Amino acid sequence: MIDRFRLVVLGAGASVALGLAACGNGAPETSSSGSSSGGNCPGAASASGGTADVKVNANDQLQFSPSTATAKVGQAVQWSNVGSVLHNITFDQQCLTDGAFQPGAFWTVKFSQAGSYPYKCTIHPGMDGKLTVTS
Ligand SMILES: [Cu+2]
Repeated sequence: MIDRFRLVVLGAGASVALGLAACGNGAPETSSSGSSSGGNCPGAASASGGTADVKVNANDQLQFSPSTATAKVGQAVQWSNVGSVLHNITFDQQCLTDGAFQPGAFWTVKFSQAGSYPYKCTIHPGMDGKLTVTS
């Protein structure tokens, strides 16, 4: 009686584990092939300093300053972390995202496509900004 019960439990556990493994193997491949936004990135980011045409600070008041900025296509937009707190700069476009914006760091993006690009720091709710790029 006890042995039969244990077999049933083991069988159920094994099939659940197999099901999870199948999902885990399949999902990443589907999502990576589905999100082909990398080929259509509206700009190019680099961690280097360089000359900035438009500057935005990320500060210890947990704000981007200015919160709205405007640049032209081809201009260098530079974010500076002027405080002592770690931030990130998260765009909808993953290709334009800096996941760990360290204190003292610079991060520069040159946009090749006009548009409106909202972004945020996901570490600090309400810390968001918008960049408008004109041609
Ligand atoms: Cu932040």
